[in-house]
Amino acid sequence: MPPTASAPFAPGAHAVVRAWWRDLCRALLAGVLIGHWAGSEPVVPQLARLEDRERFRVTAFATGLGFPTSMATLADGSLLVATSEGGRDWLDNSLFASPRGALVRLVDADGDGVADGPAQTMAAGLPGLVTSVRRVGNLVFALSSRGGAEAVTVWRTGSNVADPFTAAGRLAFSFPTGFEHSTYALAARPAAGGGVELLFNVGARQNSTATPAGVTVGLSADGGASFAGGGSRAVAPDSIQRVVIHDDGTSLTVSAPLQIAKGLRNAAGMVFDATGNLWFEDNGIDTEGNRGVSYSADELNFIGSDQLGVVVPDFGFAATFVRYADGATVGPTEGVTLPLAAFTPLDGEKSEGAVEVALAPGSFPADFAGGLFVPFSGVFNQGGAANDENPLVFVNPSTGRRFHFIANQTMGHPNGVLASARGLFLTDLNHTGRFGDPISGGVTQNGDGIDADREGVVYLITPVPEPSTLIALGCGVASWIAFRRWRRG
Ligand SMILES: [Ca+2]
Ligand SMILES: [Ca+2]
Ligand SMILES: [Ca+2]
Repeated sequence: MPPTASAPFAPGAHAVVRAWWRDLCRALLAGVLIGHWAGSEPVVPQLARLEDRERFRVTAFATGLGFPTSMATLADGSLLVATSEGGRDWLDNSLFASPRGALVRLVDADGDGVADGPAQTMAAGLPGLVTSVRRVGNLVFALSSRGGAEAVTVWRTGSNVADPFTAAGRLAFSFPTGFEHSTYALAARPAAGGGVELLFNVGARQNSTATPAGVTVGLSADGGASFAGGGSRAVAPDSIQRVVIHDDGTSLTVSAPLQIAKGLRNAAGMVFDATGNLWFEDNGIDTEGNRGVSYSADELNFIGSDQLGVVVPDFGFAATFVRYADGATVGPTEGVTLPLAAFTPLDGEKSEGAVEVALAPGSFPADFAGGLFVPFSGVFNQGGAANDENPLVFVNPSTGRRFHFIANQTMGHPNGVLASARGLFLTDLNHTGRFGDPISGGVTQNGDGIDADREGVVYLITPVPEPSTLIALGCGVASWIAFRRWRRG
């Protein structure tokens, strides 16, 4: 089975998906048991560097989830996770055919790094795989990426944080046929003039060529949402777009889309920092004729808050890129905004298929300040030793420092990443690496007995107090006691 270099939802690779389904069908028909996959329980990933193993604790915050992708925190600090609802049919149970998505809530009230109980469903029946979820105030935005049903569904949270969400409206995309990359990423923040600023990416039609001018993607609003002035809109591909959404409590009014960036193949991960700067990725070009091999590197890009919506920077796709093999910048650079970092191999260790991106949590040690974490999905349908492209990468763009925080060949498909007050949350779509399991007569035929849509994991990475901190604290307490005794004479 061919691997693919790009993120699992992004890459085109319809041919790859077809080949994968064909293989699954063959396995079904032959009644083949595939027994070489990892065990049924995830192994909590070890951090790559010895120093980090002492400075951090990694816990399996939640297991048994259906392809968990993106995350957000709710008002009480509990975790909202986008998952697949899956099903007993083998197609329903696979990543790409996943017919319905669900937003679920996980609570860790006792603070031991493990969710206290099973996930609570907050919203269900969202179309297909939800690849991005964001919350601003009482509005939750979920981006569904299933082909032909791409949409942002908008939800209102209840007066109690545990109340199920209520549907508030929808922004539906209509991509012309033949688009390899649709829309996968959201970023959201309060808008300066009230309401919510919502950014989404619009992918490129093809792998290695810019989408021709004049090709547009339709955008309509319904279900309680409407564009100011009515009607629908069209947006340019190869871009990031912005709308501002106002909620009067019963209906949503959506501004006309504004283009934020151009020259992007597939900006599959986006995040605002605390000062409103936008950090985002672009997924690199696959080698034509050998789509499993990266041709250009995945990128980390940046637009400063003062430039956002003021200019439309060109990030270079398709003519200008950083070559994956050797890090060389290829193509004209005049008028092109080059990436802050390009994820070329480090000492031969690969990273391919950048998914989400998060700023390092403020609670992390000082040497992580100003840096970002980027998970890589890696080899198609493979996990563990067979996936040598799937690290969690740390990069500090101001120093150029970059290393694999969790090595490749450790997890299945690292996907979502979220900085929170609790630490860094990280999802793994399926800890065995499978995007689907052959199921026959309701029985999983892959040897581990667990459906692929119940093998997803959320990990939590928290800093532990350094021994020196504890010693200093102990010395401080001892000094205070001695001082009190001295004062009392
Ligand atoms: Ca707990
Ligand atoms: Ca670029
Ligand atoms: Ca399985």
